[in-house]
Amino acid sequence: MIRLHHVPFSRSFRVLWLLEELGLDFEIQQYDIRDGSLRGRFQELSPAGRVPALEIDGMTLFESGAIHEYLCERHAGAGLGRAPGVPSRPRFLELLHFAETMASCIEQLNLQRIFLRDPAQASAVVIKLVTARLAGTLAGMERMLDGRDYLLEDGFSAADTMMGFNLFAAPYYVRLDPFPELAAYRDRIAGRPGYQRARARDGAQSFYTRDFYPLPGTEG
Ligand SMILES: N[C@@H](CCC(=O)N[C@@H](CS)C(=O)NCC(=O)O)C(=O)O
Repeated sequence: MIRLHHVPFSRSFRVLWLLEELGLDFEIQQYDIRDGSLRGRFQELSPAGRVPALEIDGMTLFESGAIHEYLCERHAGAGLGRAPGVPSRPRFLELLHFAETMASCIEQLNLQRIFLRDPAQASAVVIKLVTARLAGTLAGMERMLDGRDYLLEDGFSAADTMMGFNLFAAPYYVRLDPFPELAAYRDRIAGRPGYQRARARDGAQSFYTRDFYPLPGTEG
């Protein structure tokens, strides 16, 4: 039995998508990020009370990047990881971790713009700074694509399920118009049957109430 502990439209989507790309049978236990259900007993599965957590092979794993490496090794024949010795391995590892450099910017913006109980406590300076830093990571990803269909030159991989999810959350804060490679890449990954199966099981996100959050002082 494989069970994914999941919040719709959160980083646990990366694992949901990878499980679908691997064609595995699994259950989903869904949580609401705001109702306290990620605290208390759940922290026996994930110490900081974060998703994803994955029950598999008699244990529970947390951290989406670690889960990606484990699943890729467990299903090496599917070719979604890059084993030691494969030329694209260094770039594969880099991307698994770069995904969190980008996601940490999205997370800070979510905290400032969505989750603060009192929106007046948000800092315009922090929002502007972190939005610029998020744009910087997107510009870096745009350069890395460099005309390729997927992030690695040797084809689709779990680096795409790690990084790709970010491209569905980042546009709430940074428009993708200046990044044509990213926009085309996002459409390409969204067209994959594995992505579509994952999206069908994801559940509705409940935190973004607008399509785009402009910088403070530029709304109007
Ligand atoms: N580095 C972790 C981050 C996990 C994480 O922060 N997940 C968020 C959802 S995107 C979460 O569970 N947040 C709940 C909270 O902060 O209370 C990973 O990649 O798995």
